[in-house]
Amino acid sequence: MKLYYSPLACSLADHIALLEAGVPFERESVDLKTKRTASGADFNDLTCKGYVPALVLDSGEILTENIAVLDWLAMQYPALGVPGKLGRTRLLEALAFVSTEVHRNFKPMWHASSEAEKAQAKATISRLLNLLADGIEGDYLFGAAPSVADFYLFVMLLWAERFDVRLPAPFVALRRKMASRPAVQAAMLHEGLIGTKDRQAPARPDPEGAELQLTR
Ligand SMILES: N[C@@H](CCC(=O)N[C@@H](CS)C(=O)NCC(=O)O)C(=O)O
Repeated sequence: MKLYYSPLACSLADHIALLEAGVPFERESVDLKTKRTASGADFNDLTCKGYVPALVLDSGEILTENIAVLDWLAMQYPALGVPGKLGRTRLLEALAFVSTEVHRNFKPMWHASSEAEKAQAKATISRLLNLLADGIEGDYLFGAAPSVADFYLFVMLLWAERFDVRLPAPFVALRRKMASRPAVQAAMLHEGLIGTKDRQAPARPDPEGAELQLTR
């Protein structure tokens, strides 16, 4: 299995999921502006969609679309899913909300947009996160253990931190709790999002291929 990712992009959710699952996998970063992978390959040859995440299965088949990739991972590694009769449906419901509502509304923040558009986006994201937080069932969305939906949400919460989006209290706590997990730290370290005592985090990555250079 091989994950194509870009630092701090939504593919960080899949990166975390694979490390949480504890399975062997390969990973290669993609420059979203040039569409070149770290080894110099043309990412568009792998997927004409040109965006991450892309997960190449051992069969050679390629999965794209975060909802599908994260759902597939939760099906393979049930500890990353949600138990119960409606578990998978609730998981898909949360993944769809994070993807099609929250993630989508971050677009103006990453791209050259007017201040008014950004302010509007911030207010919308805050409202959406409040809606989601109203249904939280424990430390994580579905109780005491995180699912792939929490991993995707965590990426959105990192973006919220970067853009100063107001968060509901349960999500401030969720972000802190997620950030303390060894798999999350390992993924963030690998993506250069956090440093160690000996290694500084590099300049901030620009996951959406935006023209803006953002400061942490
Ligand atoms: N529909 C895709 C969108 C994924 C997406 O927006 N990926 C961003 C990074 S967070 C990306 O690769 N953007 C570069 C581009 O679209 O050229 C999904 O849900 O997985």
